[in-house]
Amino acid sequence: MSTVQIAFDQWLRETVEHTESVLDELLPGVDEEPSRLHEAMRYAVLGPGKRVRAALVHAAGEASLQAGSAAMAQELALDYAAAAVELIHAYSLVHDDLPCMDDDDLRRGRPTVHRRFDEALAMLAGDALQPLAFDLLAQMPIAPALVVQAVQLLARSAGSLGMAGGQAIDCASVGHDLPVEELQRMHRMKTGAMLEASVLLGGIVAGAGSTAREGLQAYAGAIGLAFQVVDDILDVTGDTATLGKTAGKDAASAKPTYVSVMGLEGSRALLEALRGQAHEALRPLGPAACRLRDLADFIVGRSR
Ligand code: GRG
Repeated sequence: MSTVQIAFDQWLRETVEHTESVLDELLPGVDEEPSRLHEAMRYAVLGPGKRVRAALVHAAGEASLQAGSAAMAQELALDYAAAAVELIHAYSLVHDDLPCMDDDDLRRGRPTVHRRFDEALAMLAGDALQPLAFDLLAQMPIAPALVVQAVQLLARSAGSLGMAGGQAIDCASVGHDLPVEELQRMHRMKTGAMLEASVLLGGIVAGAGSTAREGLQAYAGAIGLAFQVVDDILDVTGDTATLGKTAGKDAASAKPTYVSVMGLEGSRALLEALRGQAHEALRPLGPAACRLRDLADFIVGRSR
């Protein structure tokens, strides 16, 4: 992506378009067998998502790139890393929507993958998107030691101590009251881990030093949680058409959420505190972190 200073809205629009064309190119084509599986994988990934995770990879890369470094190779590596997190994210949404989990009909304003295809194909599409993500990381044209760090980070963030573990806690918590600390732990794992991984992957690919990595880590923790708080608020205040997924699902399924635990006002106050923490964490990175700062505001202010 261009490093010329353009307005955030335009930068985000261009980053989303760029990410979608990279994903389109890297996903297997429907002319290749098994074509129905490839069709389901493309349907799952190429729907109108916000691409927040890809944007975080690029913004963290921009914030961490060293002057005079091998920018071309790093930009290609950032493309692969951004595509990898979007593939893992897409797989998680496909599996989350299955009847054995959230049993949802609508995602990104369209029928869910198991509704559009069938359950077996939805499971397999999710299964196939995961290894493809790691294949892309393995192809990043950066130092092999950094590739290993990136692979390990994504694996751990998606695994039983990250997203999949958080989802397991979430599934087990339906109908139970959770203390706020437990709710926080679940969300840090289920939603926060992949958002954190996106930020840290950008830093790894761009060769961030220890001070920058510490700042990125603190920033990522705050926005990871903020993202979920907004999600819980929107589930109550949003409508299905704008969200592109079923509104009011959490209350209907008796899931503990920030809103159910601390109320709307308490959730909004927490959100503002997290935005402040995110901005503060970026201080050591200076003006190069402006996209990350704007992304924190975007995440807090989003309406879908
Ligand atoms: C199935 C292992 C496994 C995990 C599922 C991500 C997830 C874990 C479940 C999704 C349920 C959910 C709505 C979580 C809240 C936060 C979240 C991840 C919302 C969806 O992400 P967005 O808003 O989606 O970035 P788009 O469509 O814009 O990419």
